[in-house]
Amino acid sequence: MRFDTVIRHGTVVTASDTFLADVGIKDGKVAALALGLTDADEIIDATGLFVMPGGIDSHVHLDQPSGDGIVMADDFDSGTRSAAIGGNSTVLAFCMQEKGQSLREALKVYHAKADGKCHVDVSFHLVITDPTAEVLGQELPALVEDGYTSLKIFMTYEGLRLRDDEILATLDAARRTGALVMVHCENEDAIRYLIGRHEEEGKFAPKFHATTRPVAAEREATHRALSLAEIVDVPIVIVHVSNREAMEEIRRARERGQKIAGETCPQYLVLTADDLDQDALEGAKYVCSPPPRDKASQDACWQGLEQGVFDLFSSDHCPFRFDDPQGKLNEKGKRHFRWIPNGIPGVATRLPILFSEGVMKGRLDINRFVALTSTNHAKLYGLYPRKGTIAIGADADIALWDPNRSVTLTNAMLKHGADYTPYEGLDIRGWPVRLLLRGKTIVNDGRTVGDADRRGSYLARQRSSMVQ
Ligand code: DUC
Ligand code: ZN
Ligand code: ZN
Repeated sequence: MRFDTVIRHGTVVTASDTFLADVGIKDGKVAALALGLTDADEIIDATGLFVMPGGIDSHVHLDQPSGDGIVMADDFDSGTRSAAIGGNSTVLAFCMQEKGQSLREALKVYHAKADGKCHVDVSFHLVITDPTAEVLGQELPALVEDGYTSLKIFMTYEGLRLRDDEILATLDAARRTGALVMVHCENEDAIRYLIGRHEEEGKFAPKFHATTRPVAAEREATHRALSLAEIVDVPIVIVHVSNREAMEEIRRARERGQKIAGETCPQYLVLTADDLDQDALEGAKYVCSPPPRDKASQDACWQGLEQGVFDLFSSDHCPFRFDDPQGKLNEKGKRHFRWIPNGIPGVATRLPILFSEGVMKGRLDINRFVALTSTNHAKLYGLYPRKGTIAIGADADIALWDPNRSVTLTNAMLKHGADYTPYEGLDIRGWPVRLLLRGKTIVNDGRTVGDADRRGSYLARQRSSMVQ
């Protein structure tokens, strides 16, 4: 067979195997894995490189309205460009339902934001904020059939949070339709109470974002979400887990026989609450929820990645500009932490941080890296085996990694819309030097190629592997 492209002399890495092979690509798919493939229009020399599935980041916020004049720093154009720079070929972003809005209307809005603008493939999780009988009983079943097979619910944020009866109704609809529910676990009432107490004590600096959202508020909500899922008898994903106590809740639920997936994120490995405690409002750069914790929590999250508490390593990319009246330092945010928008940029830095801090420092083997950053996302969110692996018939979404490339992170190289990265100056070993999306190179040596082409497509998805 003559191939469109052959990647030669690389080391192919999947979630299960590491082997020397050339990769033959035809019509955007992997068509051969063998030694000595030479007959192709384009030969890419991957000597000394790892040939891995492109990253799949299943937790990314793009172009979401935040109210109060706050504007998210990335739309689907800049956010997916940044994703590609960081070695990702697919992102799963959120489609946020406004109160009173139908899910179909919300999807229309988000498709208009995304369609034709994406540099990598994209799919949407629904965010359900208004779980009416019509939304759960009429809309959701049809949307799951149409390939919108996952949704997120919040236990925090007035206006977004669901109460327990609403959570139960949503979980029950998920059970009936085969949708997979992601849960943001923090106890809103406890957080409100603590914000009130901080206000009485005159505590308004960014660092108090962390002390009003303690581990106990996350642990309690995690326990409650897991218990409600047990009662309904449905699998769930606990997203952005920050600490050992929430991890223990996941472990215990699994011991009871529940099907649970766990997710953690880079901020819980390399940031701590001390990063919020800096002069001149600098700490606002690190405000996200749940907040980064302490060194012991970082160690716990590393263990969770190694030992399988976590199935997913995602960015929770939720970017706001720092020095901007529409961002972190809006007028109210300068005076009170509760008005600093929650979230940090990270779609481009997720993979390099885990590769450098995990694989290169000997904490994770490289197959587990692939599982945590690509394969498990594809399986859990219904994209496998089209995405998330290098196998005959799979999309040729391939990242070439140079384990010897040293990079010091700067904001400018990440090409996102935020004016900072929380990881400025971090030394990284190992970098995704080239990225192919369905067989076409879209990033080479840190630069986008054919940037105007915006080759990303929308992906309808199957049901989750956990739901079968
Ligand atoms: N939850 C997220 O998942 N992302 C950003 C903010 C938040 O609270
Ligand atoms: Zn969340
Ligand atoms: Zn998020």
